[in-house]
Amino acid sequence: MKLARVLLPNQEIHVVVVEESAVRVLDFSQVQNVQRLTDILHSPDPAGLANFLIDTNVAPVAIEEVHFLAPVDQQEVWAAGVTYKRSQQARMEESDHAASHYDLVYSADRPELFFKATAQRVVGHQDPVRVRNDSSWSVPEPEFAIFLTPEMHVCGYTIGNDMSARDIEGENPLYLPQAKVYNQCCSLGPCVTLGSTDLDLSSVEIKLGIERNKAQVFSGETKLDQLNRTLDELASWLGKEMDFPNGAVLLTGTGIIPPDEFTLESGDIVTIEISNIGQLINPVEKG
Ligand code: DO4
Ligand code: MG
Repeated sequence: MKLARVLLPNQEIHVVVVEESAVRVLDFSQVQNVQRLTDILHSPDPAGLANFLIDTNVAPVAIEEVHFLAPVDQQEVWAAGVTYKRSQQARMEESDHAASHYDLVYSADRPELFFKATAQRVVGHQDPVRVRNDSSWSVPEPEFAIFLTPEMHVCGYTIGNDMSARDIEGENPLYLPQAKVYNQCCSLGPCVTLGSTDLDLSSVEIKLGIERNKAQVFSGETKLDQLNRTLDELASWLGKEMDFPNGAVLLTGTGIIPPDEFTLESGDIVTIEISNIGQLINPVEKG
C-alpha cells in the first residue's frame, strides 16, 4: 500500500491512500491520537489503519489533480554515505585531502551518517530542488530512503535525492554540512510504500535521468543489492545513543554519480525511479 500527503484541487492538505489512478482521502476524525501520516506509519498495523480511515463519503480524486507534498511531518532526515563502491571511488577522486577517510569508512564497522534536513528543507515531487549559489559543481544523489519508527524499525520506503555540492565537499571534508544542507537540499516522495526490511534487494533497481532543454544529458542505474550495508544495520547505527520520538527518515547512500565534468544547471529536470516505489521528478533551480 502507498500513502501520501497531497494538496487537493480545493487547496486542502490531506493524507491519502494512493491507488493506481486515484487517491482516497483519509478521515482522521474517526480515531483519537491519529493526526498525521507519521501516526499511521508508526501504528502496529499501518495498512489496516489506513484502510479503516478511508473516507467513503469523498469520491476518489484523480492522481493528475493532486499535488504531492513531501511525505514528512516532524521527522529529522538523516543520510548514510559511501555505502556503494561507486560513491567511495568518486569521493576519493574529488578530494585530495580525505581520500583515505572515504576508503576506510566504506569497509569500517561504523558507517558514515550525517544530518541532512529538517522537514522544512525537504521538497516533494515536482517542486524545485536547489543548487547553491556558491557551488559550480553540484549533482543529485538518487537514494533509497527508509522511514523509521521511534524504535528504529523500518516501516516504509520512498525515493530520495541527497543534493550535493561536490566542489565544497571536495575542498575540505569539514565543509560536508555546507555541501549537503541548505534550502531545498533534499527531495522525498512522491509516496511512502509501506513495508519492513523483508525486501528482496536484488530486485530493486534505482535509475537516474537528467534532462536539459528536453534532451537527456545523463542517465545511470544501479541495484539495491550493491548497497554495502543492510537496512537494519544502518538503522541500528543511527539509533545508537540518540532518540527519535518522531521517527526518522534515512537516505541510504548513492550508487550513481555522474562523470566529473557534469554539473547541474538551472532548468534541468531530475528524474529518479525506483522499481515498485515510483518516480520522483524535480526541476533544478540555482539562486
Ligand atoms: O561522504 C560524503 C557523502 C556521501 C554520500 O552522500 C553518499 O555516498 O551518498
Ligand atoms: Mg548521498
